[in-house]
Amino acid sequence: MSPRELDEDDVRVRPGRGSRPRTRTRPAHEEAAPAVVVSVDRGRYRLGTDTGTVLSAVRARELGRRAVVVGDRVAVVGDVGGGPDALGRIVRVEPRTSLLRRTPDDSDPVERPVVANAEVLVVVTALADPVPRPRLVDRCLVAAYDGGLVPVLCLTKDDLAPPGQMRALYEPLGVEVVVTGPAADDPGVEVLRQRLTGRTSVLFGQSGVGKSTLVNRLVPDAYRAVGEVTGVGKGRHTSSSAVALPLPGGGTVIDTPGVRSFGLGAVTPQGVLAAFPDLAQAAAACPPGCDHLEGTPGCALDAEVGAGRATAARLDSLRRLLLALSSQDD
Ligand SMILES: Nc1nc2c(ncn2[C@@H]2O[C@H](COP(=O)(O)OP(=O)(O)OP(=O)(O)O)[C@@H](O)[C@H]2O)c(=O)[nH]1
Ligand SMILES: [Mg+2]
Ligand SMILES: [Zn+2]
Repeated sequence: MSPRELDEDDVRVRPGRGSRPRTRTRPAHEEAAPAVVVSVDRGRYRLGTDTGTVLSAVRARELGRRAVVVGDRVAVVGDVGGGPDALGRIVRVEPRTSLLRRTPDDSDPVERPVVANAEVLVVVTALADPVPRPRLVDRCLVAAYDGGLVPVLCLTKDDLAPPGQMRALYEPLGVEVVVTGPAADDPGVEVLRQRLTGRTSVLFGQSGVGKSTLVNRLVPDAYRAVGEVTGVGKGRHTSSSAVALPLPGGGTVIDTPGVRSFGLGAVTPQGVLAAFPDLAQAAAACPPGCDHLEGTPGCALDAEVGAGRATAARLDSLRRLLLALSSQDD
């Protein structure tokens, strides 16, 4: 399934076919200006328009309960010209090319869209302080694959601990790993800058891992508040909402607040399998409802490895992610 097909809003509020006199609203909408949602704060949206102006907006009633999230491309009417008091109205949300979404926990099917239209998910994990949580990283990767984002793993604070173990865990998955440290001319930050320039990316991970610190280095005038890590890994200047910022060389980077868990209630094994094209085809021969986990009778993926058409390392990686999906977060 493509992320577009998975878009929760389609399911909920797609109007009945031909049931609405669409032409009546069309002229107003044709005057609507395109804009991107830069931040969201209690029903108020900050939008950046194509002409470089920034304005506040509210949602039009006709959007119903449709979620509007950072990264969404929208059409806005009203006082679009700018000025500090300008207030527009969002009348349309354009189809999304990707959607990072989570649920409050695994048993809860209510989706919370986090960020729309990002191409890259940078899963940020400190090598120490706070201690890395591979299970949380696995879950973020699952969400990336399911939502149509390319994951990059960024291991921060290399001055505190070496990256060997984490590298070994994630390189077999085919995930690009970038290691960063505190130095002003840190080569890892330059690699990250190269990967993110010209693209839309979102930094995601636990509180205190250094997401805002990275954003401040990538976007010199971002002024993102940076927190102090305390005993529980949550500082005073912890970020409280997602914000999209323009990269100096083109593209957009989105800083997000730290998370403690990542519910995958809306993700199916198929969503994960789709990220493994070398194994996805073989799964067609599995028994109905196969969970593809190790030891599942009749799982065709074992035979695929046995026949030399896929590697054991790839199958192990896939199974680790499927396990992250089928077991509770910790
Ligand atoms: N030792 C060390 N500390 C770092 C490094 N990068 C960031 N920090 C520190 O880590 C702490 C947390 O950094 P933030 O950038 O606020 O972390 P965050 O991921 O944005 O946290 P939330 O906004 O709470 O999600 C700050 O005290 C930073 O100075 C690094 O490479 N090495
Ligand atoms: Mg932050
Ligand atoms: Zn199977």
